[in-house]
Amino acid sequence: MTVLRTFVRLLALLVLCVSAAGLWASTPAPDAVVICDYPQALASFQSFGSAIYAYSRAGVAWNGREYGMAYADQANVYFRRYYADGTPAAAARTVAVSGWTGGSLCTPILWTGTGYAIGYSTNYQVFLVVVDTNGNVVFGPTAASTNSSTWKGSVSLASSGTAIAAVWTDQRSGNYDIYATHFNLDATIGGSGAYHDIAVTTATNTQQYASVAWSPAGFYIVTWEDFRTGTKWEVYDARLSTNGAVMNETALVSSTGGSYKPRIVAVSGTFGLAWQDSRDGNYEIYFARLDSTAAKTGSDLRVTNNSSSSAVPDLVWTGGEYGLFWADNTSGTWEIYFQRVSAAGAVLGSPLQLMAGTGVTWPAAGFASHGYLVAASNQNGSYPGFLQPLGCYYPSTPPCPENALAYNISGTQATLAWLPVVDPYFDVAYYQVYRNNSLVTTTSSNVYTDTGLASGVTYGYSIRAVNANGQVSTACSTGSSVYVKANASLLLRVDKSTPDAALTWSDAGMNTYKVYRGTSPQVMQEIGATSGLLYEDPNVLTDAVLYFYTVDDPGQ
Ligand SMILES: [Ca+2]
Ligand SMILES: [Ca+2]
Repeated sequence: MTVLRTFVRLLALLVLCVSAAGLWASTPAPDAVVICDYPQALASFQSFGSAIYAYSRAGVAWNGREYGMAYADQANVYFRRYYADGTPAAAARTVAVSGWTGGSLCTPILWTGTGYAIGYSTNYQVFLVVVDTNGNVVFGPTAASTNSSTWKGSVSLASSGTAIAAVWTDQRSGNYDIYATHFNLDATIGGSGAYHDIAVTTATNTQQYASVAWSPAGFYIVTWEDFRTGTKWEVYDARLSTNGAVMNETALVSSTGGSYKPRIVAVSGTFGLAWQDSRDGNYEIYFARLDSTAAKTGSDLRVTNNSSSSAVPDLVWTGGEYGLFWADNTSGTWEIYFQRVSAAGAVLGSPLQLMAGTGVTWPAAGFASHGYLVAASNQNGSYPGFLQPLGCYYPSTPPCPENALAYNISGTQATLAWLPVVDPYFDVAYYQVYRNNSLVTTTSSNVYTDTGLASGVTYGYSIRAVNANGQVSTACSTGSSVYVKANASLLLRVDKSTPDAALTWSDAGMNTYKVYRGTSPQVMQEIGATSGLLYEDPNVLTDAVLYFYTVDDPGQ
């Protein structure tokens, strides 16, 4: 069946702007995700970058259909897109020139709903830059501080949804302290430029490695490692209000040993905290839950129990449980380990070793809907970092893409769209678009414009989904396929001068034209058929809905 389709939008009723970007941006966020009992690496680890500074930490964030990763080498700060299976979706993009051969100690990244906010440092300054889904810089970079004369680094970011807090280590007092700046989502400084260089703590001796999370109660929690006692390291925290006030500075973890490198995550108004602790005679990973006031609930959970160093944790909340990552040199070289921790704060299953034999540390993980992507830097510096996807294994293939259709067809191009696939076991990594059985592209979007077509030629397209485990949807019905006859002559027009929409089109030499109407290109219903070149849709303009129309010929 050859299907010729074209669409128009009733511009007079442009109250709901359905665009290609809006189709996937409206995908609901995952909720209450508990991954399987035995997650595993879904693919071999692979390298990224070429000269990752030793002991720097990358950033990984999921935007609803793919990961965005930020990392720094000894020249630049980069952004790169990765599919859920860990394969790159595009080449790395340089988003900032650090200008410092030491590189940025860490490059946290978060998805704001419309773009990625990336934090980085350049020895004497901290910056925030916002890029779009392709890594094009759209806002910033904006300096976080008016002080550019003393060392700054180790940036952490958290977002309230309408603003972003950046916290960092700062040496302006002569020893290390924690400072913060509030940014708006466009990377301008909050409070009309006033909310910068907020001293979170200026206690004596060193405070460093801050980690920040947002509470929906209306404040940020900042944690850090602290040597104010001069005898042992403790984990401290303080609240940071949205107008720059600092409150409730307290010792959160004070063990018989030292407590280091805290990472805090927000959990529906409460928090999870992971850190590195030497109370057991060597470095072990610990975990604790915090209540809505950031007070610890229950006793500290010892996660690791080995004689080697277990260090530099990263903590992720999936919506249903915690994912805890850390570096461990139990094999004699540094490798990354993963441990599930329940919402109630109990260890689930056994730790999983990742990136065996690589000599990597400082893990940074992002969670999608069913799995993680974890990145780690090389312990030696001037070498690549490594990354690996992590998830569950089930012997299943993803569902087929449905409602495939084409629109905006001209003599040389056509736009294809299909409903996003929801795989119950894996994140969808990407879709394969085939033209006449030849792969023309892979994309994580559910819209693709194919160009270079020849007028008057019929093309057969089929769409396949590939999940994070590399499994491809097979044996799909015709809902995953569409035929396009590149033909500029079928031009659909709408007369909206009356409450009726009068559709007319040019003669494509067909016996029957079926008329479809819907509220999106993906959801259309046949509303009539005619052998002529006119169809009236009565009273459709009386409601405030944006309609899409298509006309096709089922007989070709
Ligand atoms: Ca200090
Ligand atoms: Ca240990």
